[in-house]
Amino acid sequence: MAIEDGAMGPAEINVEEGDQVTLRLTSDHPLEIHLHGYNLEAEALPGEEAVLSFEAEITGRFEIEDHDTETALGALLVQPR
Ligand SMILES: [Cu+2]
Repeated sequence: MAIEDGAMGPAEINVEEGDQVTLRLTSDHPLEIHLHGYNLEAEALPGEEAVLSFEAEITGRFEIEDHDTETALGALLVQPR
């Protein structure tokens, strides 16, 4: 996933319950990323990947937020199996 000008591509990530998920994010500016629901945080720096690795054990739709500006970049969708 890439973050440019405050937008994430792709904006939504779909996984299934029980999946082992690794999100790799790059950003054009320093960024504190927060995945809600799972309450995971990572710091993305330009030229450096931020990695969030977890098992998708909670179903639902969770916002991925830029904690510096408090804006939602996108969402993670975990579908029940
Ligand atoms: Cu947050």
